[in-house]
Amino acid sequence: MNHLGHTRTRVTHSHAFIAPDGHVQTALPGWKHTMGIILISPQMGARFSQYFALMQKGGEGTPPLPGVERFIFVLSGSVSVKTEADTLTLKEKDFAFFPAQEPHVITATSQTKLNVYERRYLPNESDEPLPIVTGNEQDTKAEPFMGDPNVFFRRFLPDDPHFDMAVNTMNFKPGAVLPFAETHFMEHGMLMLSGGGIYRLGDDWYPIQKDDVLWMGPYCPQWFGALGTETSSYLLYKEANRDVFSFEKNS
Ligand code: UGY
Ligand code: MN
Repeated sequence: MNHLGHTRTRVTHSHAFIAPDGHVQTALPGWKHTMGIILISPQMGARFSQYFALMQKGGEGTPPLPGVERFIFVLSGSVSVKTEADTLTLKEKDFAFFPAQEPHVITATSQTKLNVYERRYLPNESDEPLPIVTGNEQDTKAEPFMGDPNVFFRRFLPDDPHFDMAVNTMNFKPGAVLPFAETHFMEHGMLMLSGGGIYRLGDDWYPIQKDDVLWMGPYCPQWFGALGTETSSYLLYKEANRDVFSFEKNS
């Protein structure tokens, strides 16, 4: 509770810093016994959405709108997911990607918090359908980021041009930094999973900690330096593998 109207949240045209102090829960269409917190959405200028699904035990989620693909990451709790071919069991730090039009029902087997990314799929010249992809954060290979052994990333989705998104974790030993302030046309949605530090977005520097969320719009200069004594880790969505002109009709 903050009686003086302070918030750490800041929303601009190029980026947003969404702190838990401003979260508002809302019903999620297509979900039962579940509340949503919409963190990033097209309303702020993003070409994707990021939200938390807060599921009661027995809560259920059905597919997003036609043409929209979905990536879920289990922050706490557990779900079982019924697909056409299989039943998947996902627990903390497990993830799953469901292509657009993929029938699936997510059922919480305990009280569960999911981080969800969704976007309208941008097909490329191939009309091959994308596969369902599942895995676990810890079982995914850690690779040094641009040769720095103190910054490593784990890639969750195949490095395959049919996918139009990448989702990774970026992990930083205390004191490690991104090697330079990046500026790129691809957007990011980010959730701080552990640790924290200073995030540069545009011309602003933000102290950031676990549970904070960032939207980095196209061309938003970005840089991170890790502080503290534990490894800092964030979940990161990024657009991938599409020509710049393919966005014109899909913004
Ligand atoms: O690869 C990336 O775009 C990534 N290093 N960006 C980021 O962490 N903000
Ligand atoms: Mn980046």
